[in-house]
Amino acid sequence: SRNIKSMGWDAYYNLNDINNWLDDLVATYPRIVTSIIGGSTYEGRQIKGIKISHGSGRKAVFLEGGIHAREWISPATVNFIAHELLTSNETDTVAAARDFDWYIFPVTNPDGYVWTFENERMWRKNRRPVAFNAIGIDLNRNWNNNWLRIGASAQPISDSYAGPGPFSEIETRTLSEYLRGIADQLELYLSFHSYSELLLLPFGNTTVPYANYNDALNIGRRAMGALSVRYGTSYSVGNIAEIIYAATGGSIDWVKDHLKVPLVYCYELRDKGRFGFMLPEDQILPNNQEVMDSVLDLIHQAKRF
Ligand code: ING
Ligand code: ZN
Repeated sequence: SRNIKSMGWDAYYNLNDINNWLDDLVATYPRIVTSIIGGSTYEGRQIKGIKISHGSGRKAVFLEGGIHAREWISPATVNFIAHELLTSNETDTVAAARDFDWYIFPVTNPDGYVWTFENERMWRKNRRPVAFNAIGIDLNRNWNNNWLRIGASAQPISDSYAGPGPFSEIETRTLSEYLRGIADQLELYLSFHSYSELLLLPFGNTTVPYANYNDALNIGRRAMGALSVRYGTSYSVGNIAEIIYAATGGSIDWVKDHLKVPLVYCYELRDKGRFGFMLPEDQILPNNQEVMDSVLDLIHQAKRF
């Protein structure tokens, strides 16, 4: 595989290119960036990430990309945020990088991601064989929070198969263990999916608000205002069950319920359905820029939260 020295924003990159680029970041910014392993996969890969840190004692932000294989804009977005935090001279971005530790995982379903590049573009799940003629568990239905309660399937052939049990999958089990280890530090958790242009808040099974729901909603709304400034893209903000569909076993519900992270959101990135998962490459950069605008606004608000 080629060892790319820079990540571009006019094409989607395969897993090797992303992992090599992460290694390049560690080599280029050795005092600030460290290589981290969030877990492992059925096919024996690592869930590779980077930690950006300018010192100890800071609260942390966690970026979870690519838990669904076909949602290619998700890793591209997470990569861009990492790139901006390390290279931008813009005041807000420099402050965001300095004021928080950043745990960044562009591809949390590496086996599935590789499969979409090499075999089936529309694959969503991981790649563990589960039954005769059935492969894959939906890693965003496998977390141990109201597992299999609603909006998830018990059928192995289903695209939203929740697995044989909560945390049955090595990817969710190892990543959740990693998260437990840094839970006390986490202030903001962002999960990136596509598509629909939404900002989702927990929980997937109920529209009953949790303790800081209204604050989180207002913070999210303001951030989506910031997102809309650059290109006029309009995201709706709200509870998962209310604005997309009821679904349980997703990562953000577990992170909110079990780790008690103050601010937890899931982006449904571009577009609203014209191209869907096949978002054209000329939309990568505008998508990434507008999302970065919103992340900086979230950071600004999280500091005061
Ligand atoms: N959307 C998410 C999904 O897993 C979601 C929406 C987020 C559901 C968080 C539950 C919890 O279905 C996509 N596009 O995958
Ligand atoms: Zn998804």
